[in-house]
Amino acid sequence: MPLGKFITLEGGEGAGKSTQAKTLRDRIATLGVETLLTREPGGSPRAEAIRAVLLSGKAKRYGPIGEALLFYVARDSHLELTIRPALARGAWVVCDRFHDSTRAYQGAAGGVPIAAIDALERIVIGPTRPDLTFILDLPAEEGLKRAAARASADNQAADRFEAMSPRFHESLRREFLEIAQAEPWRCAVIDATRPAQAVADDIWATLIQRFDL
Ligand code: Z5A
Repeated sequence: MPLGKFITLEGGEGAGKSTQAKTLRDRIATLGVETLLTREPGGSPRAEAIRAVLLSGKAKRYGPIGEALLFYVARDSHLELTIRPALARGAWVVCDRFHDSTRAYQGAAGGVPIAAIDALERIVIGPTRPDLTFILDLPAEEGLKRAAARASADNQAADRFEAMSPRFHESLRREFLEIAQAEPWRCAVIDATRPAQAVADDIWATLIQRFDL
């Protein structure tokens, strides 16, 4: 299939993924290629409906495996309706979170056996793997502070995952770094403690270098 590029951004709460995903999409557009900015959970009508259930905490009662399955039902729809058609058109897809988040949140931090997650990846994702993944790294405490400041400015309560313990969030950080270490050809760790502009410049320089542009 003619392929565009599939780029994902990963990391803990408040790491700046959404901010950087938008900037990256805008910069890619200057190359004159079609771009698509999307997110997980979500990115298709069915996946967005599942997102609402997952983030409300209503799916917590199904346990970690039940939640992981729901993330994968959403991902299946997102891949089928949004990501694969865009890649087939030659678009560059920028996705705010993808499968590494399931590995970190439901797997390493949530206790779902990695063999179960591997099986779901094979069945649902198959060959549609990211070409490049930016892991935005910063101490969990700093990310939670940023997320809390934003929530208080927007007058919003913490969602299902934001409300987890600081220990849970630190274990996420370790897992994302381990994923990057295990797949250095796909992943680039970005120091997300710096101002947004410096982070964006680092992401762009890394993309240029990795894609040999
Ligand atoms: N989840 C899961 O468990 N399993 C899965 O498979 C998937 C997801 C796919 C989705 O929530 C939740 O689903 C997520 C994991 C779980 N956990 N939670 N919660 P979401 O999409 O609502 O939220 P998020 O993905 O965690 O992102 P976030 O908390 O919105 O943060 P962010 O996108 O990384 O950051 P941001 O929105 O760009 O920035 C946060 C604030 O910091 C904001 O006020 C910015 O203006 C500010 N900011 C951004 N960059 C900087 C810098 N560089 N310096 C200072 N301040 C900054």
